[in-house]
Order: sequence, then structure tokens, then C-alpha cells
Amino acid sequence: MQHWWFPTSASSYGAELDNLFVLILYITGAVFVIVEVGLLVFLVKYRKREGRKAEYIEGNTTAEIVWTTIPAVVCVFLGLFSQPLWSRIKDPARIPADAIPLEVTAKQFEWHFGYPGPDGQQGTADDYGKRNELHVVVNQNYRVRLQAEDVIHSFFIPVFRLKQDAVPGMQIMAWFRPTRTGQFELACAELCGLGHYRMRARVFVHTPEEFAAWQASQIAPTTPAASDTTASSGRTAR
Ligand SMILES: [Cu+2]
Repeated sequence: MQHWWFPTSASSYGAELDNLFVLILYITGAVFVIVEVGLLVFLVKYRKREGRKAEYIEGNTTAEIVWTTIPAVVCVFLGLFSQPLWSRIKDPARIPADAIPLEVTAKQFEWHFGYPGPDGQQGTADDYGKRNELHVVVNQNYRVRLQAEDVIHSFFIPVFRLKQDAVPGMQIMAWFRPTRTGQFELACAELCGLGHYRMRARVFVHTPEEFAAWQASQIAPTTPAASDTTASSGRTAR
């Protein structure tokens, strides 16, 4: 289900994560309202009044058991209930086998995307790289190997509902399948220095034909590069 107050959901698991978010919001929201209303009612009901003495209460075991058990049950339920979805999204062993590998390197303050080229394999001669532009094909699985060169960054594509820290010295896997064509935002979601606010990239979700045309323009050195500033560094040796 698409919730009107969320950004567009554009990945295979986006809608399920949104539903989980809303479920947790309903539960915690209900608790919030009950607690705040109770607080206000008690404030008024037990306010200072002439002729009424304050009472000394030592505690109420029944009440304590109830207000400990209910949150514990709710938390354990939410943990068990959400586990299958999180494991499908985050478990590296469950990344779809046909996923295309992408190398993503974060550094102050930019993103570098290493593409496997037409052969779909990383580490071959037809690989190419692009700064701050992530180009993918709609309805295709992608496997991202995330690395950071300097400090901790966070790879965040809101419309995909994908957020994953990039940690120096670690190679962290993530995956996604875009379900909507268009241009979206990728932002660093971990305060990583003075330029953090501008550490963003654009995500282009293409049709297969559009992607093929874009990829051809990246590989053929004779093709005139686009006039934007990132184009000059479009090809890097890897
Ligand atoms: Cu960053």
C-alpha cells in the first residue's frame, strides 16, 4: 500500500517496509496518546485542593507486572513479526542470485559507482565508473558492495527504502530492485564532515533501452560527453 504522506515507494520491498513502519507507528502512537491523556487526567484529578491530604503509596505489584509485561510482549511480537522481512532485505546470503553487481564507494563528499559493463562482471575490461550518478534498469535486481574510503557514510535512497552504513575497512552488501522509472535522490545519511549536506547523488531508473543507450555513451570514448560537470570523470580506470 502506498501511504500518501511517504515519499514514493520505488523498490520491490518498499511497500512491505512501509506497512511495517505504519504498524509500529500505530502501536507506539496509541501508547503515546494513552500515556499523555492519562498524564493530563491525573494532573487535573489529583491537583492540590484544600482539605485533601497527600497520600503515601509504597507501590502496586499488579500494576508493575502489567506495565512491564505488555510492552515486553509487544516488543517481542514486533521483533518476531518483522524478522522475516529484515532478513530478506539484509541477509547477504539471500541476495537474489541474478543481481547485477555494483561497486559503491563513499568518500568525503561524493559517491563513486563502479559498473560491471555489458558483460555483467566486475573486474573485467569493460567496467566503467561514474561519480554521483547511479544508473539502473527498472525491475532488475542489483547487488551493491559498499565501501568507505575515509569515515562512516550512509547509503540512503529514500524511494527504495534502502539505508545502509558504509564503514571504512568493511565491505557491506546491500541489494534492491527498482520498480519505477524516473530520477530519484540518493543522500548520505550519516554526518560525515563539513560537506555532508552536499554528499548526494542522483539515481536514474531507466527502461532497458534507455539504459543501453546511456551505457553505450559511457563506454564509447568517441561519444561527446554530456555537458554536466560529472561527465569529465565518467570513465575511470578500475
Ligand atoms: Cu557522507
